[in-house]
Amino acid sequence: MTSRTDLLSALSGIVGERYVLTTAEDTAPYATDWKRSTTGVPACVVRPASTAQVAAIVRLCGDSGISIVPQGGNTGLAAGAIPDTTGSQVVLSLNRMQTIRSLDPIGMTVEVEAGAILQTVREKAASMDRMLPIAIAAEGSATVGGVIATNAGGLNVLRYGMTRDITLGLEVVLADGSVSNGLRHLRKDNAGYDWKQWFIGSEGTLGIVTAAVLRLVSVPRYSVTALLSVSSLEAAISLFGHAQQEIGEALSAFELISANSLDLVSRHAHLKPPITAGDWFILLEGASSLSGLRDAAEGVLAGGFESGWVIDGVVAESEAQARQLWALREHVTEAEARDGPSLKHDISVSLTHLREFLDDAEAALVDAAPGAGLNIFGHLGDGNLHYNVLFRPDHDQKAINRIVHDAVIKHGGSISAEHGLGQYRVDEWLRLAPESDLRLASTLKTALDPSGLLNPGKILPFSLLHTKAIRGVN
Ligand code: 2HG
Ligand code: ZN
Repeated sequence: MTSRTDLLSALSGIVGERYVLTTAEDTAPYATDWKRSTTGVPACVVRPASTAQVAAIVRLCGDSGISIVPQGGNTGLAAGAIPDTTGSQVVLSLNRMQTIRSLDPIGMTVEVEAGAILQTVREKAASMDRMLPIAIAAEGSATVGGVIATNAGGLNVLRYGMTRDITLGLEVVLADGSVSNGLRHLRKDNAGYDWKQWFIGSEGTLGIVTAAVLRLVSVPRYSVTALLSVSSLEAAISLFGHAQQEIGEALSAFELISANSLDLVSRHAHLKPPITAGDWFILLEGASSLSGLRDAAEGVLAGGFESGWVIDGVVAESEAQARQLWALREHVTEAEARDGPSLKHDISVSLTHLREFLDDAEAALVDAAPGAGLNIFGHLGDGNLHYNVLFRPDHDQKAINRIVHDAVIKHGGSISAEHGLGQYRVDEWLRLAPESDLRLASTLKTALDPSGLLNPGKILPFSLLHTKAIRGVN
């Protein structure tokens, strides 16, 4: 095993001494997640400037048996890019690799390095009258590589799909230090396995994404935003069906916000909804190159009133008012963090079973964690809720996670809809995933990272791979 001094000097030889961070002060921003709930101790942080440097680092670490934790903008909510506390893992930050290599407005693609900030790429696309359809609240810090590694979702999945659906090609550094170049700018490509999909959402455990080709769309010329309060979750779900009918494929967001969530936003961000409250609010958005959206949104409102689903509602009169309505939704995460500790559950359940899931989870939580608060909001149109529990110090956090996730699985859902497993959900995934899922994951991990040096402890803890510990999987 290489000494720390040898490691640091070899890394400096690859990237230059100033791009190997070693002091606690310099490495601190890379060692803690956004919520500051998980802090690791990296051996060092290395900041390569090119794919060739990433490959050289991976080869060096591979030869020395040192594990690597790849990191993008460090905006993840599951601690997937945070090292463990052993002081032995190298954090490999992609944040110097920010080049937008090409933007093709005719082929509607952008080729970009992994460390590029999402917002910068979106702005570049907008300057050429094109849109990169990945919309997440953290776009000002999140990187393209991080978004791909977590298969991020966000606010417009309803219309454009997950990051997986928007990624056309990848360049990946594999665990042996070789580079797989799949930077193809094609909509259709059935020549062999679609291997890029193995890496999207793999949280850096199978390879390190260094560049990507993403799909662009035309910028919608018209948009409409409306906020509605509804009488029940059933009313919200019925309203969704109605909105799909009225607004059709132009429906780009259908977000659910609980009255509790808006109470947090009002207390911590001093923003209030301009309409009478119900138990739930819906923020909907339509976007299209064709006109007539406003009439369609007013039709949704009128139909909602007629059916008794809607208590009150407003259709934004201006771009500024639309932004104010969106601000209510966008401040929920921050307001929750200011309020105190919370346990995040990023779940998805079919809309058909969502009511039963909520009833089961709440009934069990009342018994197990009396007095816990709930902050429920999310992407109702995708069946994806952020079911966040504001627990008290005397509550058993593990028991809370089990209750929520057991209810999710009972109703056929997923315990990670869009945030990934990270460190937070590995145990729960190992507990709940079908054995065949674990077997396939194990096969892939063993084939692509046989020494288990890429982001160990995330998704599939390598120490468990060759044991019977994962319920009999070899
Ligand atoms: C969102 O939808 C993000 O705003 C964050 O996915 C969710 O804070 C959360 O739990
Ligand atoms: Zn979300």
